[in-house]
Amino acid sequence: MESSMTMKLLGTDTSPYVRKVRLVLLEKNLPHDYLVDAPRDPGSQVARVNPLGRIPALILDDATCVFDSPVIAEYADTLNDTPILIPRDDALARMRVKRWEALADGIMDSAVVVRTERIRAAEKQEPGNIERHNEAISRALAYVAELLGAGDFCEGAALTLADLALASALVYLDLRQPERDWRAAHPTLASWFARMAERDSMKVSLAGQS
Ligand SMILES: N[C@@H](CCC(=O)N[C@@H](CS)C(=O)NCC(=O)O)C(=O)O
Repeated sequence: MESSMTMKLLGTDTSPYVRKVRLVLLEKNLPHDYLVDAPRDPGSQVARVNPLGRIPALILDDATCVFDSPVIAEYADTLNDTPILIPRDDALARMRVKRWEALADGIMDSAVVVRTERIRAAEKQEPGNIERHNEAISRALAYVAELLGAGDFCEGAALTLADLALASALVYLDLRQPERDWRAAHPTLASWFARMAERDSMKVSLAGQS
């Protein structure tokens, strides 16, 4: 089924959840307008369309707002078959791709917590919270590196949502935790990421990021 809709995606260039969804739309060549809208900016329309006040928010032609990022990714994937990013017929393969997404989203969640702590005044930061979440990120990175091995793609022999989600998480780690040398710890993950970074979708999604 081809879609003729022009959807509107609200987001920012730094949000890893937004990047994941942008990569899905770009890889599937789905027509959409990407509108930079930071929820905390005065004048943001995010809270008007998504009661949670979060990005990404995808607005359809009939004004339906789709959130959050796994729901957007899954919906967008049904709009055409070029390519299919979430396996449809093989229940186990589908679960594995969604599990990769959960791992990537979990890395994003923990990195956002660490970032939120670190921008608080020093006396208000909770070092234990930062440590817990940084450890979760380290464990998750070791886990995905082991799972990926020397493979070209996270799941199966072609690109899936798993690759797009993981790449988005790693871009965010590079942005917020440049001191974390995950490439040295996980060289095969680094090689995979370098190949992902060559994709047009990644180049477009990175273009606006300072
Ligand atoms: N689980 C959500 C997380 C979305 C999220 O937390 N987005 C952040 C930006 S990275 C946000 O909009 N935060 C609200 C704010 O900045 O006020 C998803 O996957 O879409």
